[in-house]
Amino acid sequence: MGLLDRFERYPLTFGPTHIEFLPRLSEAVGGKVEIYAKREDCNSGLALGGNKLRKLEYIVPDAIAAGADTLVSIGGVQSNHTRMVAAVAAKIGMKCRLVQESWVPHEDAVYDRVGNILLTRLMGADSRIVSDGFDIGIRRSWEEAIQDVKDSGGVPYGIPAGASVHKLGGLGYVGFAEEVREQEAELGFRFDYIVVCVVTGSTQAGMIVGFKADGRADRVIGIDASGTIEQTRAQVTDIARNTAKLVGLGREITNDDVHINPDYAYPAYGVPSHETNEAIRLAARTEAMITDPVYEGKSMQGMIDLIGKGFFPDGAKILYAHLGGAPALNGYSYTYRNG
Ligand code: 5PA
Repeated sequence: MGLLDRFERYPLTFGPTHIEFLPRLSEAVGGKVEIYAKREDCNSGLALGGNKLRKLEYIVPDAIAAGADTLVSIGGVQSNHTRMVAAVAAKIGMKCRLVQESWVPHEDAVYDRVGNILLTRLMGADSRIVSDGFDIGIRRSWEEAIQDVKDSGGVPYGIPAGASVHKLGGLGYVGFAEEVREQEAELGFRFDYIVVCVVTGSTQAGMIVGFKADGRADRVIGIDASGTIEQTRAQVTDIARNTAKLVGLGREITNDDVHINPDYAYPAYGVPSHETNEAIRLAARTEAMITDPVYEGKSMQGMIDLIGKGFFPDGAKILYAHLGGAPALNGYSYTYRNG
């Protein structure tokens, strides 16, 4: 019996994601641990895929049941999440209204024309840029967009930032943990740690619930990329507790279950440090694994730095959850003009 059996799921992904051993990266960081990646970035044919689809698979049935005709969501200008909501709306034949906030103090000539926002526009979403800054919480501009759709006779279905503060938002990554357990049975070993980037929280929160079931919740190492660690930690904890109740886990999520490292989000959300860029280059040059300056580059940097500091015991098997996000690289063309 799986924890998610009684929840309806609308398939948007190809199925279980591939787990890949990364021998050259493992060697390049000292050869004392084994790094594997679970390729959530290659999970679907919908607009380049990524972590949001696992979450949306459990949200779409609710939107359809509600009789909605428009999905309404929010993110930054280069949001992967809003790209995925636009993709899902196109795929299921709904309209899509998006608020794209100015989350990132980053300047690049084509930032608001390429990558995620280009794909979002291509899929027909009504995407509107506003000047509000970064915040992972419930936003007035999003509530206004929902009202807008109602006022013009539509039936909106609101999906908050990252599909996180939504009653069903944590379910998808409970499924990730169950899938890892099945893959471990085939591989013949268990992972000692799971490394995951965290911002709006439901990815790590779902993993915490899923891995709590086999006593590994605190082995999920969240690497913060929000730069607003207290708000992120509180949001992860809340979502994990609500999701645990929703799936009937039968165990309380404690503060010790929520491990988030704040050390790699500098200098700001969406702005890569020199060390982030070096981590992005290393993964690209050893494994052709492409990570981005906003999310996965920071969790890659965190994992590499923690390995260097001896945080993981020798011989540890580390599973890096690659959550997607590569399209945003196009918005940083100047940063990477020489590689
Ligand atoms: C995002 C989020 P959570 O928001 O579930 O914590 O996931 C963090 C994360 N990796 C990690 C990638 C590639 C992501 O896109 N992206 C947000 C977006 O608007 O794209 C929700 C912030």
